[in-house]
Amino acid sequence: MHLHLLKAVSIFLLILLFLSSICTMRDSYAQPTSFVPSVNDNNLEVKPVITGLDGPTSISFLGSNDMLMLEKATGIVHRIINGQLIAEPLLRLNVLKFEESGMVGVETVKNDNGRVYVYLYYTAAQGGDENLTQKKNIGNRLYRYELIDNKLVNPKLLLSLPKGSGFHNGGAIKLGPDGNLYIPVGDLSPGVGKSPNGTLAQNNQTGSRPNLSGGILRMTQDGRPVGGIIGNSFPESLYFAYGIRNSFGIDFDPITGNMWDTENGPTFGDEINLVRPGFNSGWNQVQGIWEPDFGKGWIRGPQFNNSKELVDFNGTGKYSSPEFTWQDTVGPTAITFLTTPKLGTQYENDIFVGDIKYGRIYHFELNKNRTALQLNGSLSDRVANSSMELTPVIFGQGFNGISDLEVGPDGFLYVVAYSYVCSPAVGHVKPQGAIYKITPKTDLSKISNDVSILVGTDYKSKIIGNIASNAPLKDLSVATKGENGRTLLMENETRWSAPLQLNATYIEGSFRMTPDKNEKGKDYHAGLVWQEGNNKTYYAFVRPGEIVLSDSTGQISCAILVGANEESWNKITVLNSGENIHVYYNDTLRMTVPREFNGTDISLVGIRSNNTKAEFDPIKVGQFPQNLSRYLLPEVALTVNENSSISIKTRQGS
Ligand SMILES: [Ca+2]
Ligand SMILES: [Ca+2]
Ligand SMILES: [Ca+2]
Ligand SMILES: [Ca+2]
Repeated sequence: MHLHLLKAVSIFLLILLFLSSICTMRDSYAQPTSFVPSVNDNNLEVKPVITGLDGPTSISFLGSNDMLMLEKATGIVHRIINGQLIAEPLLRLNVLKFEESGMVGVETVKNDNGRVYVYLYYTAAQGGDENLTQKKNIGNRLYRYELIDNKLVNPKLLLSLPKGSGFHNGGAIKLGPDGNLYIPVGDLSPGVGKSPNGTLAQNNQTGSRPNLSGGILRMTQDGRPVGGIIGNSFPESLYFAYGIRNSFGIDFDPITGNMWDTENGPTFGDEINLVRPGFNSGWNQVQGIWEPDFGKGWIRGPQFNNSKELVDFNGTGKYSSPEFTWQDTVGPTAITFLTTPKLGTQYENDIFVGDIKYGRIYHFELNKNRTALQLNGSLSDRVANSSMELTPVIFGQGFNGISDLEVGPDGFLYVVAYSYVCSPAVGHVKPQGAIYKITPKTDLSKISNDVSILVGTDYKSKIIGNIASNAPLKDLSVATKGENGRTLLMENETRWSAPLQLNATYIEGSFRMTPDKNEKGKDYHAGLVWQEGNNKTYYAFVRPGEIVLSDSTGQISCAILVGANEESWNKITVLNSGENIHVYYNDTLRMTVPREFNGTDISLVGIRSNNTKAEFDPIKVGQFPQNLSRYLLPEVALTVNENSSISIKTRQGS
């Protein structure tokens, strides 16, 4: 009971740490970071597929631009086609909403006979769970459904797990190259077995028989055992691997067929493992490369060096230490092999891993025979002992909690960001999950003041002009009261461009904010303002750490910018797509808000700088410092010609 309590406390502390990391990013892995999704490769960019989702945990592709998506707490299976939810959810189930529970895993299998099977793994709640309590928890279930006419029908129960604690459910189902299903299941701790001792599958020599927890299970597509590895009778017959504390991801090497997984440690020792048949990951005798010190509260004990303590199921189970260990936890979730060269041949068939805590994507090369990761320098010991050591393997960041990664049928990498929290201190808490895709960058056309390009069939290839080289690079003083020294500095890449749509105009400005000498620490902001033909005025403000979108009556949306500071270069972009307003920050989508459609061109763009608090009094056109708006965005004329080309003229250039 004592240990049970310690476990509960440590979980609570972990949750606190996770929540606080959302807001402050202060801990042992803290690095300059933000919730602006980005990748560390100048040839690639991150594009939103869909935003505003309610806790997306998992996706599975049905086809090109066509995927299923699970929402953790609503119990809903959505279908997303071309970046839009179809109107009717495919299914809604009674799920336990508590902590890690809910809709957690989905896999889609297209059968030879044309059937589409959808496998769902979730924590069931008897009669629904409105109060986020444990009482309704009846355990995890794996069902196979059939997809017919946008409905999930003919449910067939394949797995029924004992009731757990609401944590460590697993569920990241994957279809293996052998046509069988593989399902990681955590130890369900501390609700099952004599915590922390657990069953034989938790490496407790005196424990009870396994109960489907703490392993990676293997079954045929209709739920039958494939052939026992650690035992031939149920439930041992389903175990492909065991000794697993908590896993949110598995995938298969497209070249060798080997399985790899990610595992979460308690307060230390997150792992990436090569998972061979009968693999024993060692929990709860070892996590990472260390013994847990249960007496002191699940903290890191001495280095593990006695595999005799482990359960080996008569020699059929084999322990191996992780191929990679994070000493301090990041909460690794999805793992995927990038099976295509679409992001560049250097990434083809490499491993990508997401994490929930920092929203990072890690990239790992494999060694020549693909049995280990290719790690150099301070990582050659296969352990990230500090945040600095992680730098070479960080591929992307700013995704605000990654719950899933998938390679789409188009060969690009899709990233599911679980949630989004904006300025909780001032009450703008907005859970907002999103799906992004990582693609090669859109080609910029040649730099010119007059650009004319044919309209392609894909009107979303939107960059058609760039006046970077001709825009004067100048520091502009902003008229403010007194000797305050505030300046707005133009970035030499300031440019404007337009998507190939008549009614959409894309504006982009860059500036750097420097604080008032006299008013340091006071709230101030600078941003873009634009007005449309119906005199509706919108404002996008960047303040230190935050971007805010408002119309003339009030705030519409906000986004936090962790890591942004007064001295940093800030750039905001506004895309008026006709139906939505998208606000970008450093080239990346931050917000989408609905708007009433009004297909007129931009009539004014300018910079506004003000030291008012968070209030957005409308400004009239004439109140803008004319020199600023002229420099930032010269007057633009867009003309769609009869031959489907678009001509762009700027006053500056003509
Ligand atoms: Ca998935
Ligand atoms: Ca392990
Ligand atoms: Ca590579
Ligand atoms: Ca190291």
